[in-house]
Formats: sequence, structure tokens, C-alpha cells
Amino acid sequence: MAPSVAEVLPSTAELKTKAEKLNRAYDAVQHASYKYAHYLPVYDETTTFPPTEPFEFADRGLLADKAKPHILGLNDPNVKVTKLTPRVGTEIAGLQLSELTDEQKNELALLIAERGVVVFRGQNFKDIGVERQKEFGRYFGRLHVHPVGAHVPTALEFHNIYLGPDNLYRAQLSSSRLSTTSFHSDVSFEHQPPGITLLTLLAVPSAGGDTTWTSQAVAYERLSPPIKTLLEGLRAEHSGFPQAESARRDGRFVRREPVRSEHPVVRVHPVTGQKALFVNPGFTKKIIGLKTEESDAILKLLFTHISQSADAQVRVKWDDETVSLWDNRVTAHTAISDYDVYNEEEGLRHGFRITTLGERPVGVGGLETVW
Ligand SMILES: O=C(O)CCC(=O)C(=O)O
Ligand SMILES: [Fe+2]
Repeated sequence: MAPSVAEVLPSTAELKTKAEKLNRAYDAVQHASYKYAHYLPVYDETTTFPPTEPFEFADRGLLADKAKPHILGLNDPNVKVTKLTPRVGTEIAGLQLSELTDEQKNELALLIAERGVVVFRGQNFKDIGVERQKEFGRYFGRLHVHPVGAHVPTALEFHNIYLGPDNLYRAQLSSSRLSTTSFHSDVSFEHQPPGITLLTLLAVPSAGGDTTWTSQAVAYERLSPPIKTLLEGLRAEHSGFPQAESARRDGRFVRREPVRSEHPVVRVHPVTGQKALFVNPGFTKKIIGLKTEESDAILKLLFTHISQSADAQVRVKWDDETVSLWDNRVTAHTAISDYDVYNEEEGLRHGFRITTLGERPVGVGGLETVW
């Protein structure tokens, strides 16, 4: 008889033992001498937050010169701008995020909306201090505090990305599923979910550990007219409850009670007017107003479409001087956990995310988010 799933998979206890063993090695070497120890994950277990209240949001991209001459360095030979794929992803070298003028930041907001993700190489961003990084983020919108995630010791707003042997989440995922690929738009369950988001990596495995973004605008455009029309009239439920429940199950602290929102399935970008699919396998649970089987079938179709459209995606390789900025309103993304977290040679993957909140989503014909 074939072994049951429980017999095949390592148990949590086994994974923990493995992790604890390796952790001691990490503790000895890395936590003592790791250059970015001040960014290692911690969990504040005392601070709780009330539910977020509605707030005004004005996208900086609305203030930009449409030709974007300052962020594209049109008059600066030191700036190199490369399209990573035709429709999604642009790479910029020769500019420091930490030195951008407001004019450049406004144009950057527009560029991120248009290209989905913009990757900056050769950055000193992580070295300018937590306060200045926060200030940079705040220029684009109110900073999000993750309801359950780890953060850096001096800032709850810096959501920690950490996959070493002492973070079992992805390791468990890879042992229980065929793939760790998990496209999502960050915390899309929020009533005013994120717009521009920045990710900085500090430690990168010797090979792998890339991130893939997929264009939800391209995903929308590829649909046939009857399906577009159907989806444009619908809202879908995005829920933060499963995340909070699994955090509680794992004994982690929940700093804000979970919420759910009903967002338009097709979202209109406030600056570009571009339409994009706004559902993702991470947080979207059902389409409102449809029978269960109908909702399940349509979401399955859309999730498959999003996940398998390599021709609407860009895969970015990291180093410790790279900062990527994306627009969560028009893209979904997934970490690629293709390296062995238990192998000391392959190493640690560590970084942090600063997430700015955007507008209450608006769909076609003014269809608004409700909750
Ligand atoms: O680690 C990554 O590549 C992406 C993690 C992620 O989903 C995020 O920072 O929002
Ligand atoms: Fe994410």
C-alpha cells in the first residue's frame, strides 16, 4: 500500500530539530558577525493596533511629468535604463534612491505604475538608516504595519523577509506542496491595500532565491471580451483571516485583528487609468454574488492564467545592492524558494519590505471596494 501523506512528509517536530541544529551554527557565525544583524527579524509581542480607518490618498504619479525625463536620466549619461521584458519590469542603474528629488520620485511613481516593477541596482539604500528609509516610503503613502509578520528591531513598518533554518514556513510549504510558487498581491485584504512597495535584500543565496512578478494588466488584456465584461461587474472577497488564524495556530502574535474586503475584480489604476485583474491566489477567496462552483471555477481559471503566463512575467535576480519597487495594484509576485535552507553552503535569504498603502480600489464604471 502506498504510504500516506503523513508518512512521507517530515513532521514539524523533525523540521524543528533540523532547524535548531543548524540554527546554532547560524547563531555562532552569523548573529555575532553578520553585517546586517540590526535588520534580523524580531516579533514585538506587546504592540497592538486598532482597525485601519479610511484615509485620503493622492498618488504621487499624478504630479509627474509624463515623459519622466528625470527618472529615466534622459540628460544624464551615467543613468542606464533597461526594459527587462517588453511589458513588465525596468531596471535602473546609475541613480541612488536615497538621493532622488521629489520630481524624480513623482516620475518614479508613474514609471512603477506603467512598468509594474522597477529594479534599482547598486543601491546604498539600506545604509542610510531606518528613519530616512521610512521617510522615503512615506513620500508615496502611509506605511503599512503587517498584522502578523516579523519586523526589524527598530521599525514595525519594516516587514522582515527571512528564510533561514529558523523560519520554517517555506520549508514546510515545499515539503507539503509540489511547488512553493505562490503569487499574491501583498495584504490585498486591506480596505485600502498597498500601492508602491519596496523590497531590499541583504543576504542572498549563492544561487537562486529570485522573485517573479506577473503583470495583472497584461493578464486582464488577454481575456476575451465577454469574460472581461463579466469580470468588470464583479467584486471578490480578499481575506486576512486565514493568515491570522495560521499565525495564532503557530503561537505567533497577531497585532491587528484580521479584516476582509470586497474589491472590484478588475481594478482601474488611479494614475494611468489602466485596467488590471485584482484577484490573487494568496488572498482572494470567492467572487461575490456567484454560486460556489461558479466562483471556484472562475477563480481557478484566473489563478492558473496568472501563474502560468511566463510571457507576462519578469524574474529578477538579487544581490545585496538591489532594491525592487513594485505596484501591488497592477502586479502579483512570488518568491522563488528553490534553494535548500538547511544547506549552510547555499546560505541565508534575508531582507525587508516597506509597504505603502494606496486608495480604496475603484473598478470599471466607478465600482468601489466595500467591506
Ligand atoms: O521574498 C521575496 O522574493 C518576495 C517576498 C514577498 O512576497 C514580499 O516581500 O512581499
Ligand atoms: Fe509579497
